[in-house]
Amino acid sequence: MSHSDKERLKRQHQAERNKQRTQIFRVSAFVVLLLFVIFAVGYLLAPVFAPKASGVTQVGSGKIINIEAAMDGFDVPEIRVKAGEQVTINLRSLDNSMHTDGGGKHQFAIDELGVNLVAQPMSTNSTTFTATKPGEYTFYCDICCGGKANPTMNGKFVVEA
Ligand SMILES: [Cu+2]
Repeated sequence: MSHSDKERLKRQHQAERNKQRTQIFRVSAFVVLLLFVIFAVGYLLAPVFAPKASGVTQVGSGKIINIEAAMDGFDVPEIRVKAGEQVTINLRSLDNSMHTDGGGKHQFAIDELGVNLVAQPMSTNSTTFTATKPGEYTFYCDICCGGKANPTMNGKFVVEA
């Protein structure tokens, strides 16, 4: 093998290696970009598919309210929505059916808005409505612990104009 042959072989190897490196780089860049897109989309859609455990989440032009009720009351004391927007209440009862007072059921009712939702023991129940009339209302549970009169079993529901 002549000296120039060796040189040529060496250069060929080098070119091959460079090509492989470029390819690896391209694939890695693509994977990184793909991961980024997946995370970005996941981050943006997270409130739609997995709303916060508890609290008020704005989804488009509506609100999703996740609220938990137990013997010591509701975990969200005040809810604010805008008049005309769609409101979804997901009421979760944290109590089991062994409770003598109410059997583990809890309620989310607003008389003025015709809302009356009951969650079964250790379960979630949902309702969707549109709050049209601005005002300050009371939501309450009248099933357990002294019911409506118990200050821990009610909260403020504000419909802003
Ligand atoms: Cu209750």
